[in-house]
Amino acid sequence: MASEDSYSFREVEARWQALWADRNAFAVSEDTSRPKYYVLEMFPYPSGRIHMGHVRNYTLGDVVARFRRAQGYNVLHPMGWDAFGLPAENAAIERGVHPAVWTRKNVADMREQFRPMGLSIDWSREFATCDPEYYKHEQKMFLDFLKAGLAYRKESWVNWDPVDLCVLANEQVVDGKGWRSGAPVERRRLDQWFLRITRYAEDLLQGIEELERWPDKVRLMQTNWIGRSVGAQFRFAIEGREDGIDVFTTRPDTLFGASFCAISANHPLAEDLARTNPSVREFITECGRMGTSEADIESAEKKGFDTGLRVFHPFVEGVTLPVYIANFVLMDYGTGALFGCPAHDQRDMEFARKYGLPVKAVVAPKDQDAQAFAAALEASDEAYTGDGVAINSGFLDGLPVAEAKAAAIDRLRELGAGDGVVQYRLRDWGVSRQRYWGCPIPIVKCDCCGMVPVPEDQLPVELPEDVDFSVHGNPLEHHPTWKHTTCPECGKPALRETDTLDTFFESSWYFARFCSPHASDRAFDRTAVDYWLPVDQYVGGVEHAVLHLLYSRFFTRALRDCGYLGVAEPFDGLFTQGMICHETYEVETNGEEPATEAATTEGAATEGSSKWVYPEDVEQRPDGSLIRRTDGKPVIRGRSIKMSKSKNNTVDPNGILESHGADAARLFMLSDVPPERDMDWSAAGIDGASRYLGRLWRLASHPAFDLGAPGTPVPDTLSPAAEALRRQTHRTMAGVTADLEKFRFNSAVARIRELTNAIASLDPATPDGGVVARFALETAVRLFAPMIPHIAEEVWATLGHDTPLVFSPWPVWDEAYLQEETVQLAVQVNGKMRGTVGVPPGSDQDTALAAALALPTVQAQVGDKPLRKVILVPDRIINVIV
Ligand code: ANZ
Ligand code: ZN
Repeated sequence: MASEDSYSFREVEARWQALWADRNAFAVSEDTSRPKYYVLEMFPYPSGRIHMGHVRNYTLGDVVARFRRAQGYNVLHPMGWDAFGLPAENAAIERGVHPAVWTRKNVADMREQFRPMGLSIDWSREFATCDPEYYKHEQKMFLDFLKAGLAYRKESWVNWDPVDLCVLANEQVVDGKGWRSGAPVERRRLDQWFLRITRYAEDLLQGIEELERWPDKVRLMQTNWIGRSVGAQFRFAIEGREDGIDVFTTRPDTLFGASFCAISANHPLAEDLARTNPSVREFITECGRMGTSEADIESAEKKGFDTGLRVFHPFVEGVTLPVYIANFVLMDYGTGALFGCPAHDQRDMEFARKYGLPVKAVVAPKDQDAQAFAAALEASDEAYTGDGVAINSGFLDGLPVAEAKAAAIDRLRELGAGDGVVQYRLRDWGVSRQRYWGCPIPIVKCDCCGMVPVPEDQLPVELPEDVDFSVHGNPLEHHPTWKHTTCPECGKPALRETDTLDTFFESSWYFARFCSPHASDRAFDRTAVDYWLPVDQYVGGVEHAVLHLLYSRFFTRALRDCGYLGVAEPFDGLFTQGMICHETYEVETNGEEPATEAATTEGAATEGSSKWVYPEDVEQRPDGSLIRRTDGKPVIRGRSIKMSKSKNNTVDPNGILESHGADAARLFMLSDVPPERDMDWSAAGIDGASRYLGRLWRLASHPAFDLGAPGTPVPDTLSPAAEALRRQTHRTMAGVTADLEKFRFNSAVARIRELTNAIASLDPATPDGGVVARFALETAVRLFAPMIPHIAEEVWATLGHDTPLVFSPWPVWDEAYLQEETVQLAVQVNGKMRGTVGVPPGSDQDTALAAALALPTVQAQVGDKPLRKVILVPDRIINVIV
């Protein structure tokens, strides 16, 4: 097949990659004489195989990096590995391979899998977060946070898997059971380490406003996650007791409609009552069987237990309310207690109807008859949560909701019962994990001295290598010697903390470490972080909209306050790319071969009797129907969904890089849809990209024109066809530059393809065609270089250039050529056609008239007669009356 003139991507791509590597093209250092630009893709987890999502992520980042470099920025574009985490431990359990060995092998494999993509990465900065050289700084940070009061220990409720003997994250609890063991999850209190992210709640919230180059959806998600609520906190006095119950409310204006008080099952008062009352104990235990996540609590049936206690209404003399323990009250929000106002809160309404509590309307819409509205509401099952004015509310009557809130708070303050407060939904970040494959927490537990920090000169506290994964629970806990040590303070025998840090800890500062990855005595070289931070463009998946991105914003502030660096925000610009989807394919198995799990899509076979088929095993017959390559069985085509191993609809990137090359893969990724949208991967799409590259190559290798020598100047005046191509070339430069700045990569590709189409369709007989075709083609590959760098270099070199594009500046256009070509205006004198003249489109009367009068044929008619009238039909005709 391969003919002389076909484009040999294998040889070309390898050659240019070797040249970039030999010339160290992407290694950078601080250079204050140039503006810096830091481009970063979210670093990968070393699972062992790259997937198409990686290819898209790193292609997008690479376009930005190469584009900014060409524009003259000093570009930092590093790569590393988010190397701690559970999959390595699972591999150890399932396959007996040590997590460190498994991880190192995967890193090596994935580095090789990325190599053929031709990414412009400074590999000298590579690290893995499981390197002791990395995590020793993390341990120091933890100790600094401890000193600053940003890390602390507290007892908290966790999901405990009684079989795997470990704490589960909320996401690991599926239908109340451990995701792996399937055992019913228990709620337990455990001592855990926390980071005080809540100290920065307000600052993190305010900071969102300045993140102008972040997607709105991510800013909104963070805003909601932080969840600022303005309201009041006040104390109910308990009848017959000395103590009280503090409650938080966002609706102090509804206090006159209160009909009960509810406390969390974990509230100290509930625990107190349980000591003497077995049915309270039983109810609390029942609540404990529910999941701990907000979603679990939200969806569970509302249940309450009447304690028999009553509290005094703060505003109404002699009125008391019953106190319930209720399963929907969270202990770690507000005060863990609330007052219920059924008329104006749906949850409270359901609770009131269930337990026969009063429903009293205290807010009515402005323009409605208050008493009629109240009567209807009190008879209904639906709360009114809208705006309005206070009714049936004593001193608040007639006030709009906002004013009633303020007045109620004023009164609570006067009574000494409470005050206005701001609450955040954001919780402190629990960082303790009962796992082996993570960063050890550098603490020693001493019976005499308590929690003692490991002295800095003893860092890192390294993970032991000889661990046994055959026993359940935390291998560090079971290790025969590792945890036994002496107290750094009193020298007596003591135990190491066996918890390791949440892996989000490592990913909260890696972007800063890339600035000085080899700094050894400190985490960062201050000059380097001051020069490079913040990251100018961060690229990654929207699934990290909250946790990783919020933790990193918190960490950066915490590190700033501990003197590590000088910025508050880590990522100046954020881009979140869409997912890669693919059609799904199934064959019916009729029990003849093992079915794949849950292969039950629309229109396909029922569960257990069909099997997902990989796209590479599907063949299309001439009539359009699909068969399985191996046995000719008919294949049912399903809809396109996110590539996933469970649906066998993945395409192996290395197969594609091997068969079509990096440029084709990159081009298809970039050209199909805007990068923020989901894209459909298809064989037709990648083939189309390859064919285009072949055509681009032939434009240079078999030109239809004599392209002349590099540097041949383009004459000022050109034939109309050549002039049109020149203008299009300048317009393309301006358009592509704007597109690349705004992540409109698909539009940039379309513009350059239009330009190369125009070159291909230029008539070879066009005077000056060769010199303009050279200019256009050179421009096309310079603009293409960030996207399809290998073929761009190859064409550029073929056109006679010695300096590789990677060291060449971005092309500059001439504004003068940006306007549309001229339009032809018909010129009449006294209503008679006298010729045509070219003018810029939309020319006004003065411009058009000047051009018309310059025509000799017009001059002959007009001479120096005075003009009586001029009639212009813009872009069409001008009539001069003399
Ligand atoms: C009385 C009231 C009347 C309320 C009304 C709402 C409507 P956000 O907006 O999320 O901050 N609440 C307070 N503490 C709670 C806890 N620990 N667990 C569950 N719910 C709690 O929600 C604040 C509202 O949620 C508070 O305002 C309180 O109910 C309830 F017509 O107080 B409200
Ligand atoms: Zn001690």
